[in-house]
Amino acid sequence: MARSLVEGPDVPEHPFPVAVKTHITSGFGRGSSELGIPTANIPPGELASLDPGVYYGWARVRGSGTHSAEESHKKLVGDREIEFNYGTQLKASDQEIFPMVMSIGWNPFFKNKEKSAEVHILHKFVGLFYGAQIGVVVAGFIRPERSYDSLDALVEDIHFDIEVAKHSLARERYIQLKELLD
Ligand code: RBF
Ligand code: MG
Repeated sequence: MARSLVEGPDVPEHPFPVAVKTHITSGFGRGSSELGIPTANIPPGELASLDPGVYYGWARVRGSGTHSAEESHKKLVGDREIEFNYGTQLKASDQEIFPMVMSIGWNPFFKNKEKSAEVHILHKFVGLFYGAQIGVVVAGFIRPERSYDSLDALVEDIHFDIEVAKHSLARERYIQLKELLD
């Protein structure tokens, strides 16, 4: 099916924008990084009121003001050890406002009682930043979640989602929403 490069009206409409400030948690190790699409998992909070699906918006990560590099530690998540450094290794250029695409869905792990939200930020980060603060402004809806026959087909759709995010956010009233991330 042909997809449009711009989604949503020229002026954001209810329920958008939805802004949340939270921290980055660990995912379930299904490894979107290996697909070239690393995602920051966040507790859905207010985002849980949104329909499952794919969204675009703005994101900004910041080193946690309340943690120092000395507090970095490894945490066992399933059978993986992950380094929680609270974003203490982030450079200033990593802490700017970037476009993002986000997937909100039901996580079977929680027996469909809880939604999960994962954010792919359109910026090349060098290291990981579990525990960092993240501000997210969800600005518009792209599409419902689909199930795919192949990983390639999913990745191809996500690449198109990224183009939709860039084009949709280029509009004046969407650029203005960056102010919500101060
Ligand atoms: N998973 C799906 O099963 N169907 C989707 O339509 C789908 N869309 C996604 C869109 C974006 C922008 C992102 C970041 C993820 C999406 N995912 C989707 C989730 C993807 O399967 C997940 O990132 C990997 O499983 C790694 O956790
Ligand atoms: Mg992830």
